[in-house]
Amino acid sequence: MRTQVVIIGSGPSGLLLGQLLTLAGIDNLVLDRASKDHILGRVRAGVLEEGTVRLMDEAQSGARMHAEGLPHDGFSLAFDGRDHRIDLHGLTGGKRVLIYGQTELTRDLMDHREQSGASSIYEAGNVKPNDFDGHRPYVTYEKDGVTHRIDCDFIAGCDGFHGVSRKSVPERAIRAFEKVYPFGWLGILADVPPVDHELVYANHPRGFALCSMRSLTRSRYYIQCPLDEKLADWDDERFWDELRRRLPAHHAERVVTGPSFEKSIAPLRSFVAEPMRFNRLFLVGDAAHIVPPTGAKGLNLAASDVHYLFEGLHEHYQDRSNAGLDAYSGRALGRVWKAVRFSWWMTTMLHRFPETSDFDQKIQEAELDYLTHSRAAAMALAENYVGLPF
Ligand code: RFL
Ligand code: PHB
Repeated sequence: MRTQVVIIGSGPSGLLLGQLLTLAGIDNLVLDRASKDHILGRVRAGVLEEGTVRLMDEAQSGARMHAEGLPHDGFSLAFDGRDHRIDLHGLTGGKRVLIYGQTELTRDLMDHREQSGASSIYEAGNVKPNDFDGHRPYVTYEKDGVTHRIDCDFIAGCDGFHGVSRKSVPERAIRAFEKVYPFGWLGILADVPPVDHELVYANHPRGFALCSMRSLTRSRYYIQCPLDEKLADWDDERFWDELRRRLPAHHAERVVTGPSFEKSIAPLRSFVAEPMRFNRLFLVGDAAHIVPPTGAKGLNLAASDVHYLFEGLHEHYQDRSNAGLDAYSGRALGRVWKAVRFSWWMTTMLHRFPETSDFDQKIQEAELDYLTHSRAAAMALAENYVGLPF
């Protein structure tokens, strides 16, 4: 079998790239080792930048997102028992973010792919990119005991942090930059109304907490926890108590509790692999970089990578120019590192680190004080939070 672009991974980056390629008349195939249901069962990001929203529209998959997503003009930083609102809309000259779950975005892209007739293969075993350094790359995979081979022009590695694409690159050709944080996030989903109409990011002596949402009746809450924390030790009651303790009183009083239907612990990590192109193999999204979720950037970075790669592929097939493909890694990494910096900075400012000295603590307090009393500082935060342009 032959196609123009094999996309490894059916997460948001693979599906978004696939949809843009299909609409441009470029033949592509999506391969994923997981099942559709497994992918749609993962609860992850919730905040979309305007650039991501624009790309969903370009992919003609944005109708439900516009109907059901919640536009947010600001969020709160809570510390010292008080809220300090960051007016995203006012500080950025009219920009906002959209609250719409990654699960829903993925479902919309899967539905549109199915309608377009483009092929996807789920539960593909032992997927392997081959010969991407030469002119005739191909991808092999196993399904129902049979090994298949797909010849192609290019391979897009959209297979997340634990995928096979990055691991297929010889070690000497790739450089990794990594920072692991000494804590994780314990998150729950519950069908209860959110504590506030906007997100609340709380810095508290007991640790960070975040009040987010998926809709006006579904809340997503997170609390910072030690890395070795066991999920089994956290029944709902303990979670609600701890969340309330970390919020200012006026929010704590308004927490509506109820049974959670999802609970998980995610470690926090910053990671970047350079470069993001190896001749005919391109790394996209989490396959190339990971950010801690504090800045809500992971999914949005996947979208900007897709934008740059799609432009390059489109130019290649339409204009017979490789300029866009040659520029891909540099353009993507320029934006990636700024989001890595922003996510690291938000994480450092809002969490309690196990080995914080009195000096570090005072610096953190000064940072928050500066941010909430200087329009220039708040503008820099807002500019990054709504997303740098691409
Ligand atoms: P994904 O979504 O991980 O999709 C990769 C796909 O590749 C498949 N795959 C393979 N297929 C074939 N062969 C293999 N060997 C394969 N290995 C993997 C997987 O089954 C999967 O379907 O990567 P993508 O598309 O680049 O999208 C990136 C986003 O998912 C990610 O950046 C965000 O979800 C990160 N993230 C968050 N970002 C935010 O902006 N806000 C958040 O609140 C937030 N929370 C999270 C997160 C990521 C988490 N992870 C990775 C565990 C919470 C968690 C728990
Ligand atoms: C979420 O709703 O899951 C979410 C929102 C904002 C973040 C991280 C996660 O910074």
